Amino acid sequence: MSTTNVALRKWVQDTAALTKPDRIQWCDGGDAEYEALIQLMLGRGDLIRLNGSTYPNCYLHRSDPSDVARVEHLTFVCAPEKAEAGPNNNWMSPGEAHLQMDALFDGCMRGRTMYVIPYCMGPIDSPYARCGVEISDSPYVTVNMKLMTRMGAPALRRIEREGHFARGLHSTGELDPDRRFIMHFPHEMLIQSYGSGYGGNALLGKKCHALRLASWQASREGWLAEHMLILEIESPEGEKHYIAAAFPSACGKTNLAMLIPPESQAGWKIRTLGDDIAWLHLDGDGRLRAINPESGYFGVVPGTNPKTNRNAFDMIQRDAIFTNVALNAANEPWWEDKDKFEPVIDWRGKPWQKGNGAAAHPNSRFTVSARQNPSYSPLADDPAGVPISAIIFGGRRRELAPLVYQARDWRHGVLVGASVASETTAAAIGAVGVTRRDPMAMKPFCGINFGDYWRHWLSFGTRSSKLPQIFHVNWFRQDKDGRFLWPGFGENLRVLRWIVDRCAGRVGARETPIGFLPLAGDIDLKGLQIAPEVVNSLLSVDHASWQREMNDIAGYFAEFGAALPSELSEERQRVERELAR
Ligand code: GTP
Ligand code: SPV
Ligand code: MN
Repeated sequence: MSTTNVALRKWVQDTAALTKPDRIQWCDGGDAEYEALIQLMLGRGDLIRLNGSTYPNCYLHRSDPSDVARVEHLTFVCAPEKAEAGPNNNWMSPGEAHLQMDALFDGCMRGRTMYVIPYCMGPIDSPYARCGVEISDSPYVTVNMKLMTRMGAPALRRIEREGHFARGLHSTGELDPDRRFIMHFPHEMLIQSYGSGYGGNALLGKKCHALRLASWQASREGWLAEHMLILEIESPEGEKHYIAAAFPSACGKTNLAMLIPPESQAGWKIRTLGDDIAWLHLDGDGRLRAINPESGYFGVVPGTNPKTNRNAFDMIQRDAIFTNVALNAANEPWWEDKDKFEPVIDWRGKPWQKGNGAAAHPNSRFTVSARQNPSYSPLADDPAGVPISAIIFGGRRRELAPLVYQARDWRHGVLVGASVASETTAAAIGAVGVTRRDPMAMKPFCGINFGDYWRHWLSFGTRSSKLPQIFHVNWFRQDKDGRFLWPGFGENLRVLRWIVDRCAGRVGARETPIGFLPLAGDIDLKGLQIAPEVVNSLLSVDHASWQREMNDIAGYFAEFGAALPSELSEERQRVERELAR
């Protein structure tokens, strides 16, 4: 197999001349190809076959212990001007970055196979979809791309028809943390990733293409590329709404997207369109429509059980790849909060005993096709996407942020999104539990200066009068002893219902300086064991604390200097004035 696209043929030739692989394999995305790669990895010990009767066609991959999460400090945006990348990104000049990367890639595929992986982000016949080609020396990357994207021959045909594609070059190199870089060249629609085989560092269609390069493209072309789930909520009467929600990494997107209504909420249905990324475009009627560029999930494993997320639990019982989980005595995958059984081998492959700490890595992940999700919505394949009624921002904050509030209007909503803060998680290398600003949950993924990105978000306010309502939620408030105040998971449906009622104009609200909060009784709490004073504190706005918060946001915004849109600082000042009243 090769291609009629001259640019692609030349890029593959040039890349092979640089990296010097033993052979080149063009991937067609077929099942036989997948099966052959699995066999190859089983033979090499890169995969371990899991219990074939309880977990058919499931495999465990152990990544290098130094290579278990995204590396934000080694991720760069290499635009010609530093100001284009902004204070929110590491920057290197394209010239310098190319020199460094060419030296790393020189001869790095000797003895290896170079896989050419054409893929399409989005339904293959969607005008909103975009294609890319990843060149990688990792069979693990290749099989993951098959599960997570529309990979292979149909994508290549679209590339040949359209003539353009994003380029992503990846090599696992030596897995040496000192020779590891994830470089983005937005002006060339090019990604170069060296020295990691893990998730967001190596599956280049996901965060590198569909968020960092796409956010750059989207800001030029008038659309949005966001770190958002997409779900459908249907009422017992059959009223349907589509909601997009942005929470930082490991803060609940997969779980919310697959929510199972609790028994007390009979008749409600949630269907999943996406769990991590949304591309949003205004349609001819001025409605914001969303597609999920992915077709599979790379989800957090720990904490997944029939009570928290039965859909996810069920969908990973077959045809799934597990990365960095533990094993039990029956050669089944095991992770914290899975079941009462005990692990015997930890994620590193070492014997596990009580007192050894976590057996599965806290950022261990499953890879699975979205079609295995019991709550999968076939609208995920609709080329036109779905019209969004509400956008939800959220973070992991033990204090301050209420369970839910609604922005007054689009401009205030952009402030709410730009002000998101959240505790860091194991999804990235570095300290866990440190509260940091993570605007729109895009801190690690925005390929442009946040100042320009916020200006772009604000511009939608003048382009349409049918924009979604904007909300903020926080499932993670804790008491003094570190216990969660809100039960979360399926019970979050109660909050989604209030959001939908607000979108439909069915319920009033209490106006506060930070936005609209639910009136007593408007969030259905029937069947929930929760004390009234807990509900009160979840839905209260402490003015003094919020004044400190607004002050902190002012300090954060100041980092962006002249790039900060004046509307955003005016909006922040308005909230500050109202808090002081
Ligand atoms: P990425 O894939 O990293 O972008 O993460 P995500 O946003 O999809 O996060 P995910 O849904 O996988 O959740 C990560 C962690 O948050 C898991 O340990 C969950 O158990 C926990 N979590 C999710 N929803 C809730 C909730 O409503 N309440 C509480 N307390 N924990 C939750
Ligand atoms: C995240 O960290 O937000 C993820 C996992 O979704 S990764 O693909 O590694 O970026
Ligand atoms: Mn994510």
